[in-house]
Amino acid sequence: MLARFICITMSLLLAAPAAAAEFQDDLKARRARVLERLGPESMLILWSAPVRTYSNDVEYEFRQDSYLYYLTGIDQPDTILVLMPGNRQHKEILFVLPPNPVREHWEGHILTPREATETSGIATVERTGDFEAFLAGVMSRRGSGAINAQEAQSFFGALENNRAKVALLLGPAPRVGAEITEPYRFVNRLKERHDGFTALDATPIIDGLRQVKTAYELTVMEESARISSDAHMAGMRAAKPGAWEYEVEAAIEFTYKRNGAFDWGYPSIVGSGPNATVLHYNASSRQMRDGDLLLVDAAANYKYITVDITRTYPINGRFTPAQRDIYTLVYQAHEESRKMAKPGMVVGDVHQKSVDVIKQGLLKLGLITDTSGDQYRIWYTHGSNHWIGMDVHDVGDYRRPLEPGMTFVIEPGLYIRESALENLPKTAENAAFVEKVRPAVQKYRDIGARLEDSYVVTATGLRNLSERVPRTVEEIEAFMRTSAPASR
Ligand SMILES: [Mn+2]
Repeated sequence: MLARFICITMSLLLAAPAAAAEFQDDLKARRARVLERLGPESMLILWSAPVRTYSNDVEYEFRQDSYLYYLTGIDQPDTILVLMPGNRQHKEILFVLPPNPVREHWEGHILTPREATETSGIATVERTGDFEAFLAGVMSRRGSGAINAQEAQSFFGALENNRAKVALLLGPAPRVGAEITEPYRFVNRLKERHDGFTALDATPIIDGLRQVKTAYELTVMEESARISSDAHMAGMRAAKPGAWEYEVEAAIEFTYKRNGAFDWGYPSIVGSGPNATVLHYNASSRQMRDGDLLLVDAAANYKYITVDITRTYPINGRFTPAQRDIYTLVYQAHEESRKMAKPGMVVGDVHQKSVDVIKQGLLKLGLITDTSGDQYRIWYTHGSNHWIGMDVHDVGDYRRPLEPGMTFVIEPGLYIRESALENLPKTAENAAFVEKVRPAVQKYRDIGARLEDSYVVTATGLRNLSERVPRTVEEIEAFMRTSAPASR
């Protein structure tokens, strides 16, 4: 026992700095790719996320902006990153808050410049309060501190020749009459004072990189998926007739925290009975009844990486025949699409496969009368794929073909809401349709089911990161049986 304890402690001591160095190396490589794509005549500026108010003088826990974290690893407000690829030495400049004993007494430690360098691997660290003076110095070609005329010759020359680019996360241009977003306001202010430059949207450059995960990111994602998978199984153990949805949610989120996951990657969805048909049901306030199906969509934010997992299961351990019909169809749609997915395809192809399977199945169950059109959309109301990563709905172009290292979910779902029929436009055709499907809708009324797993694209297909969480009818029923209340 003791020997084992010492072993664990030793390996932890050795593992921690190695992981930190690995992260720092990865951050450097990420920035190197951004520097290369930006080119020598540009300057990129990235800001940290704002601190947001919860209520009155209480703030939400700070969550760093994904882009800034992707390139710096700094989890602290009032941080700014500047990249100047054409500079001789100081291509990367980080602005962080200065030490402040009073503020640190209230809010905790602020990274010293040295610690900021150790985390990010960026050698040049300045104070956030000096950023405006730095910007004015650089844009007027006077220079600022180490960034003098010799150091920034390339960017200053570009300013002189009207070729400089100031790169920001601009996003799409605001529509005429719409409110101007912060990055565009910044560009407008900069243009009032300086010239020689145009604004460049750096979003596609960084999104393109974030879309293909690094080896380090995949390691973190595997761990994130392991924690979230364990959390789902803890939730399954907590689910039983008479228990409340929030008890399942508590079991899930307890598992995140006790495994070192910062928080959820998105608010947990724990919907039983009719709540399973509400796509983003967040209340978790219903008491579950014998015979209910429970839909749980939840995953942790672990080191700023989240996967996305949904399971649907009968809380008493046994699917009713109607629940089994719907769940099995969702399962088949999932399996057929995951089997065909491989590099070179676009995710739209994967989704289409699930649509084909769902259409055939719905026709058989009597929930639609025609597979040629969009009738299936009454019950299959969302897309079944999105990228995952730092954001649960991660950035990236959906037209880009799949390649190894990309990560995404497959998540077909069916939601039988009787009210969907009443919402159809009142036409003769729809009236005939409603009459035909009414008996099936009554049979399957209030059943909602989704099956979602998180995948990494490999050279030949997909690897399922959340496979351990019971998925088939048999696996689910066996798991719920062995974790039945008597043996819990
Ligand atoms: Mn999802």
